[in-house]
Amino acid sequence: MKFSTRAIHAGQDADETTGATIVPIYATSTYTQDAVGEHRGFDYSRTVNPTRSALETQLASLEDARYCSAFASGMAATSAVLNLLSAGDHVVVGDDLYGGTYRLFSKVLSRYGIRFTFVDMTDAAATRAAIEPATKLIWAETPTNPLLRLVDIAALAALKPAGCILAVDNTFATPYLQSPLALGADVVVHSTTKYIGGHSDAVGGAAMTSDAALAETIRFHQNAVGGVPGPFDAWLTMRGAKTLAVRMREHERNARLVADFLAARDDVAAVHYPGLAGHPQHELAKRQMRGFGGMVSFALRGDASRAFAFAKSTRLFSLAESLGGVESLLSVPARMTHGSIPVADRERRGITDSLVRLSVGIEDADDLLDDLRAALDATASPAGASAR
Ligand code: P1T
Repeated sequence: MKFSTRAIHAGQDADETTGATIVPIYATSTYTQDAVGEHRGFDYSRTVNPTRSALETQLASLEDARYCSAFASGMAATSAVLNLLSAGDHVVVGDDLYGGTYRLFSKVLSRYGIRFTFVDMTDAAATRAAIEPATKLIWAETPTNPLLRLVDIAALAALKPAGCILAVDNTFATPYLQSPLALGADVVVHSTTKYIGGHSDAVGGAAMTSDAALAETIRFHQNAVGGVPGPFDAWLTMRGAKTLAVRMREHERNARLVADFLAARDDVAAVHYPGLAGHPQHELAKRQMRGFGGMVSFALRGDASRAFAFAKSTRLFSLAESLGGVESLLSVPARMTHGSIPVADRERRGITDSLVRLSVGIEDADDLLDDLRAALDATASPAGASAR
């Protein structure tokens, strides 16, 4: 079955007890057992819950993975993958990534004796040089948050030493546009809070793999650590994911128009969107992805005050963290999602106070362009560094 069909049917057969066409929200923490140790496969909802199982089947199907474990957030999913490691292990990780992932790695897990080397993963030689005998995990986010750089997944898989796991955070691309497992990744992680859920109404995460041993260990930690989603959030995420394909087509259509519009403005210094011919990895994007997605970031000319004034001047784009919902959002990553990255590191990577990130929603494109145009014009400096 094709992607859109699986989104609506995988894991979503009619309910066995009632025939309910839509998977019910099994709001139960426990299950009555027939006799001591005798039950119908369900014993306690941290371990297993039918609504969550349905979501896991749906997401595994979309990612073309054999196994999926759902979590209470993207960070809980990331954390579960890192639970595969032990003290003394080393991780090579891309240096442009979600600030919360950076925080988890550098401020939490580093205290547990796991070492991290942050490297520019667009540079194959630097990435290869960062790998040590103790490297047990390569962690890549692609496209990256917030600079929309690409990491070559197949190339990473090729340089991965034996016994090392390649994990890809596929949140920005979604399984509709990118299949890391097919490109050689061992594990895929998602913040389902974003495009998969798609409506900014539930926080969640997922870790997927086709490797039975890895899946079993991740599931062991899912239960042992307990960062699981409740049945209502699992249900909301599943409902959102049914329309992933339709939404991604619209997100991308609008994002291309927004990127072209911004690229034509004199007051925009740089536009980061993998679909632009001038993007440094446009060719890789065409090869590795089935589309370019709905995220666009750009650097405004002028000082930070211009960017901050712009950020509060839009009417449709809400100034908010997060991304991937049907509604358009705008953020200034340096002061919001990426605030936990030290200033010097941020600025070296190009995450300045003038960098604005857009999650382009699926509203009418004309309205979105009007909104951006009005906010840019309203905040143009009197010196005239504004629109053509
Ligand atoms: O917020 P949570 O569901 O825990 O997901 C964390 C996460 C993981 N990976 C990527 C690529 C992400 O972008 C995120 C969360 N990002 C934001 C909240 C943001 O605004 O960028």
